[in-house]
Amino acid sequence: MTDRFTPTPEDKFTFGLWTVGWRGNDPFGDATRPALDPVESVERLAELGAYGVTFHDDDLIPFGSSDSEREAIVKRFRGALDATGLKVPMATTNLFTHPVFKDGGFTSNDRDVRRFALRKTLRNIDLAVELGATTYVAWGGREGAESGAAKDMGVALDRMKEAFDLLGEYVTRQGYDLRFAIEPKPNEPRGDILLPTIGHALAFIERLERPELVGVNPEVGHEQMAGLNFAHGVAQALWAGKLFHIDLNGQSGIKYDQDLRFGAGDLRQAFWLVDLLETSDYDGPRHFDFKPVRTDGIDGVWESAGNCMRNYLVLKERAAAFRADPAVRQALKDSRLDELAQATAADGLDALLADRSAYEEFDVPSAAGRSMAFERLDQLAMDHLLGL
Ligand code: XLS
Ligand code: MN
Ligand code: MN
Repeated sequence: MTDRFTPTPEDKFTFGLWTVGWRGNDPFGDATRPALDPVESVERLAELGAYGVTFHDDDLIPFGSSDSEREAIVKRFRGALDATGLKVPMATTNLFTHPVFKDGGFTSNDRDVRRFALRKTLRNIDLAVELGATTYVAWGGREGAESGAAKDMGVALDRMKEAFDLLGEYVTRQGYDLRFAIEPKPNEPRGDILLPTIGHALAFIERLERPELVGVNPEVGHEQMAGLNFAHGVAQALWAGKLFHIDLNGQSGIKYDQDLRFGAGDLRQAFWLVDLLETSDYDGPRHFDFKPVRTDGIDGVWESAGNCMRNYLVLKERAAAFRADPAVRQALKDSRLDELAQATAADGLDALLADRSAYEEFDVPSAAGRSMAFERLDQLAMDHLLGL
């Protein structure tokens, strides 16, 4: 079916090889689907209208492959990219699957594991750049702890900083056009993970040697697992100039990382997110990091990949209609959004202190009595979201 919600590469939709390639294995059950050849994923995603693919080193090149195996795999993969025109705007490192990373990569208590993790990352950075990536994601799923004394958090943050400073030094020395995007997550697989939210990551980045090289890659479900408002977190990342990449998916409340297809789970948060992204200056990939439900066969895999993109485009149309609606424009005025955009004291502190109308003569009861008229505004959003 081709309609106005059919994606094209201009929409910049990208998928991780590990998303469509997820075989359905979870902590309680084995895989329900056969392994997918990355080349097939590239071909199918291109047919569906995606812009690009992303990967962890081990998604493409199985851990422990020899140099010649690696070379052959990369050659074949590059052939598929050339044939389809699919891009690789981002890549990342798997520092969580192999048992060697059971206590983390960059912050494992074992120094030799930390050195191995850095070398594994640097090696994949070379490949990422070769394939054209300009963003390198770092999700530290094993960087954390289940118990108090097992990890000295301040010292672990020192080691985390050391890792990002070394990575920044490397790409600068190599002259690579590559920036890093830290992906926060509160828990799973570790009991508690370091840099658990967008806010923690933003504060951490400012302590680095080259903060300009590092931003965030927030994921819908990860912030919602912490009970946070995702669109608000993304808004703060944008405000800080740090939204380098984004992982789109769906989540229903505070529970395990559901990785539902985009649009499933909290639909209203998805609407506000698309509204925010589409009215911002973010022009990076719309990257889906979801898991096709394990109940389905390969048919469900490609269907859900298509549905991620479709749902985004539907919400994009709905959000644009909301913003263009004259009734919404009026409601925004009635709710005084234009007033929020004015500086509070553009004339400075002295003028504020001298202004009797600001305090001594301020009519508090009358100000307290003004309706903000948010209900009308929100129902208009609801009507647009529901397509009324
Ligand atoms: C896991 C993360 C992971 C990162 C990439 O929860 O979402 O898939 O996006 O390592
Ligand atoms: Mn997730
Ligand atoms: Mn992710």
